[in-house]
Amino acid sequence: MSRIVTVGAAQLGPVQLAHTRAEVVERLIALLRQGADAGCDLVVYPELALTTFFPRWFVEDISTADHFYETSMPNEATAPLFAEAARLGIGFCLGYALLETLPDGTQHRWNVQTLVERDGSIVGTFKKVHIPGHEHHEPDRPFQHAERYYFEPSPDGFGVWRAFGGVVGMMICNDRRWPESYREMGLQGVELILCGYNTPKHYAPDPSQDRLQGFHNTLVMSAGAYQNGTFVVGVAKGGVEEGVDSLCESAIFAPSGEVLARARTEGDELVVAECDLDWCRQYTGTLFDFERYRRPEVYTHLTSQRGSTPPA
Ligand code: ING
Repeated sequence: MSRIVTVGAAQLGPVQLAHTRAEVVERLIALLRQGADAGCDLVVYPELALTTFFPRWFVEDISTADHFYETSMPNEATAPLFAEAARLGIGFCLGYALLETLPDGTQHRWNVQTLVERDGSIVGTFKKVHIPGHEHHEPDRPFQHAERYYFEPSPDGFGVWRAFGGVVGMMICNDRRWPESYREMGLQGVELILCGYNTPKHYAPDPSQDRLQGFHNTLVMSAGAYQNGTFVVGVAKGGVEEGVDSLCESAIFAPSGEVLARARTEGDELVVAECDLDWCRQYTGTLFDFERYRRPEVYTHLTSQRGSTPPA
């Protein structure tokens, strides 16, 4: 019997600085209800879905950015979303900034996604592993991408969870550009990877990549899906947000690498696909039978070094 999960990629248009969390949660609930009408089991929201992409600005005193972070999940602002999802019996995945304060008072700032099952229970929370951009103010840039100032890299790596009748994993934005992200989950039997992103179309270190943002976005998730025999759900918060034009093109990828469904707008849009998780085995049980074909004994560079070391 097939294990079909009907997934909705809930793309968001811009969240401006003036938008309140309450206004954003209303938009999230509208997309959730569209998901219910479409028979979705799971609705996936973007990275940092509750606020504007605040790392585009640099603030000398980071505590003045604290209001962009959640300190718990659920919380007062997101309670209506959790309640409506539980009422509808739909699971969801939500990206947000988390300010964690430990009992001894030390603070950690994470870029996270939380996965919630159809009964409203929290399955797990993933912390972004690959933090792009820069650590310090770079005033020559047209806008900052100071994620390495605002977020710590995850110490936990990539996990998977049994949920929605299969094995589900998560990654966030820049993680999708690194093949290690997919293979780490592929080696744990992942069948469905959920990935929110906020991707400015302009890449200051190399503007020649600007025209290729959509191509690279599709390329990496298509390849990651195929090479690990898994579905991948890529969900954008995009459009022109505080003057920065960001990529949309949310899409759902099959284990074959094919695009099952893709967004057509640069606004709030639900992209739906039926994902038969048994499709994964057509790849992981043949061409990408890891146990039979992988050669970790000769992959000696993959975890023994960080940077590239060309020959003398
Ligand atoms: N954003 C970007 C991403 O990896 C980036 C970083 C921006 C890469 C622009 C390329 C071009 O999609 C996040 N949030 O990781």
